[in-house]
Amino acid sequence: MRGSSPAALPQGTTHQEEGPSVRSQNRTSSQRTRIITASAAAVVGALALSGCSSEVQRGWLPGDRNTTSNTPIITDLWVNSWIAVVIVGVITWGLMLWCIVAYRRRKGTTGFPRQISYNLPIEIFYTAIPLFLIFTFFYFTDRDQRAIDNPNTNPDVTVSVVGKQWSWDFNYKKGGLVKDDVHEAGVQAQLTGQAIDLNTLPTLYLPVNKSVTVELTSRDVVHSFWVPAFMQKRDMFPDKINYMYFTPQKEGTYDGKCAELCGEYHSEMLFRVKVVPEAEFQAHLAGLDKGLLDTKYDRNPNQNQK
Ligand SMILES: [Cu+2]
Repeated sequence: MRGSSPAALPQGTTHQEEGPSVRSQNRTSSQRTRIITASAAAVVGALALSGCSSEVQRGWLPGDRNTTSNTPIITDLWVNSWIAVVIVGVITWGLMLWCIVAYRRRKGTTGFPRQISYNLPIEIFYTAIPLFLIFTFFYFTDRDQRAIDNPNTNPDVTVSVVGKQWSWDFNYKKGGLVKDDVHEAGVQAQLTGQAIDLNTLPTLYLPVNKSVTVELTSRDVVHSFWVPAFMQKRDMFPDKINYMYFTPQKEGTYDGKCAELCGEYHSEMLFRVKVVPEAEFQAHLAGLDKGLLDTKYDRNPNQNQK
């Protein structure tokens, strides 16, 4: 039968072309068992190792699993995707190794092995499986992205974060827990090779366990708001507002930086986020300058040309 595997041929077939491959089938059954056993042991070993440390369980992501309301979703998507691709990888590498070993050229073999092109079952297999994988990854990515970017229409705190060459302005907008419009105008860090005083960095204060909407925009070029521990990064464009919605769940001080090469001092565009109890948040707001920093400080090169 066209396309049938040599294994389907009766034992002791003496057809000249198929002889060597039939013999190789018989000879390698014990090797095959050994390879399958070794692959299974590798998978079990990897899974057992992954149970050892919380760092491995989080897929080496920064921060903690529960730093914000979004980080558990992001962690699960990341870790489960890796588990899926490692399983696919182990099966694929296992099959490749098995083919290399089981069907290697042996002493006394002459000519080519029987060629089987246009094997429809195999072609359907290697088209359907990758499509299935892609759609599965797409489904979970899309589901989690919708959950993360689901707008919060009634947040406890709304902060407009404005990127500028090369620092940050934080506008705390009146509403929810914020009694009045206040702002902090950040100043660029000065990196000289010496350790910098982190207290001079612009610092975004957020109350713990309160929902936050961050509005992201820029005064000049494209910047990107990135707090690695929050596992989210979003671009900031002039004349456009992007949003982040989350609830910080763990008190602490987190490093942030611009993640879009935005000019000569991009590396000095640093900031911090302090997640604090609500009373400390209110005390910080009370010490800030009144009002919001509006667009009059914008320096959009394209707009200036109009
Ligand atoms: Cu920047």
